[in-house]
Amino acid sequence: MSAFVGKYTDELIKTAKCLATPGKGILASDESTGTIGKRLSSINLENVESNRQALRELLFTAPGVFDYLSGVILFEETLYQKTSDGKPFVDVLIAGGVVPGIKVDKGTVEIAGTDGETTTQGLDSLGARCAKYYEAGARFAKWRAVLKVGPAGQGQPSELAVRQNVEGLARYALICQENGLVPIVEPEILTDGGHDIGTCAAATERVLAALYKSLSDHKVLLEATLLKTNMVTPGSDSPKVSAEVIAEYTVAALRRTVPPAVPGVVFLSGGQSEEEATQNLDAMNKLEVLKPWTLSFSFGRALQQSTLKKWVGKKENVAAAQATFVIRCKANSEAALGKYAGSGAGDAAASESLYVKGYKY
Ligand code: 5MM
Repeated sequence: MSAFVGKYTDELIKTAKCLATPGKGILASDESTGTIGKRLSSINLENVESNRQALRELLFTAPGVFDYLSGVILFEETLYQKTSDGKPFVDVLIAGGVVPGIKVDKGTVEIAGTDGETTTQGLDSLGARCAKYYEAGARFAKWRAVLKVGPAGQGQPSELAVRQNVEGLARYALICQENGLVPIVEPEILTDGGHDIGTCAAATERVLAALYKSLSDHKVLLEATLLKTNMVTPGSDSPKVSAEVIAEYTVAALRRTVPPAVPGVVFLSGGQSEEEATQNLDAMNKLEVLKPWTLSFSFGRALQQSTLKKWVGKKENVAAAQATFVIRCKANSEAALGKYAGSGAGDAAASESLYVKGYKY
């Protein structure tokens, strides 16, 4: 079975390799308008375009941050926004050697007849949207599918939810490749629940195995994709385990399911504190087993939380907030090489849990 070949193939492979550069990671700043509203309200700011623009400008113009980033995921509004002195954000990223990306899914809806399981929307007219985003400078895309581990014995994620979600991810991936965007495929298994780490590992392996079967069936060119997924951890209501245990389970799950043709795996932070997420990533990269892909970060909350708190929407705090953001990106860059020695742990906000029970985006 051969993979998809189209007019963008060489460029796609090059972009994917660039995104998977060792020691660099991806900033997930693609919060949709509703989600960014929650972040802004946590610092008493109104969810208006000027505040959304100001936050994104703070992130993208932080001095030195591009040393640690290979890509930035944008929401559609942000793709077309400019800095306060009139430079398109996309140009700022490209000038810094960072690949602009775009979230193309349209959120989740419940699958009727299931106990709250969901599938992701956005396939209608996706090709036309991808072509438009390519024109605007985007070179990769992201689509998030959400699965959950329910109470013991209830069989979640159900076969139906797994099938629906991996089919959607594969359809999305091929449409992106046809239009010149490297697809990041993101199946996220939520951390909610009282399950142990072995249960999370089993669910993660089942979902990833089904995902790569589906990508193969759809002839998606794996060399021009990245995987974004959850770390394997115990459920949020279970006792915590060490970073080393999380690393062993996570890397084992990936080794069993993710083909070496995939250049990079980037993790979401899923409610972990900034410092926890960094330490877990570092422990994975310290593991001495064969890892044929780069293992890095594509954090949203775990990159931005302490920065937001430093900023609180005030102009006079921008420089300090940017410095905090750069510390976090540098810490994760070191972790992506297995060389993190605690340089990001100084800020108290970095150790605060970001978990919210039943969190809805
Ligand atoms: C940054 O948030 C992303 C978009 O969320 P919504 O469109 O639902 O508002 C989200 O997909 C994010 O990229 C991933 O979940 C990873 O974020 P975390 O915060 O878990 O690292």
